[in-house]
Amino acid sequence: MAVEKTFVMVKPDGVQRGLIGEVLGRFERKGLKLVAAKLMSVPQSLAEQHYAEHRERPFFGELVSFITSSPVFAMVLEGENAISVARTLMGKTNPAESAPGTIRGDYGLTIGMNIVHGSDSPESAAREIELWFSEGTVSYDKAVDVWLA
Ligand code: DAT
Ligand code: MG
Repeated sequence: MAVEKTFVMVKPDGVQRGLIGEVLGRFERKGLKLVAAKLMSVPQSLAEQHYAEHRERPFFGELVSFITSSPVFAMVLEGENAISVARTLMGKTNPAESAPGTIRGDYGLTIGMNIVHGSDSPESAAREIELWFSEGTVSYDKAVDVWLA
């Protein structure tokens, strides 16, 4: 078992639709610990760096303009296998194919507005946490930790 940190973000559609609490609540109830969070407008340069792996894709421009169109709620979550656990709770990239019970499966309709982002690997998590939270994260114990792992 490995304690990991992962970068998760409620995208502009999720913020506009009032789903920050719903999304964060799902991760909290799963047992992941919030160790950093902020509501913020995304500068163009940050958006381009965040989605750098998709730079050559035809939808890159749309991706950047969407993520900069309205504030996002950025966070870092910590826990055993946090990276893959968060991805499982999110569901498949395309909400039309995401299983009911997942965030995208329950709340999303189209791939362009799929509510939530989560790091897809330890390398991505490290890169994205440094990119979005260069100020660092918070380290603290919770009494419930002993009942989770
Ligand atoms: P994920 O967000 O599940 O990690 P990804 O990294 O492959 O998915 O893509 C990043 C985002 O880009 C995704 O959340 C929605 C958008 N996207 C992906 N594939 C797309 C496509 N074929 N057309 C339009 N947008 C797409
Ligand atoms: Mg991705």
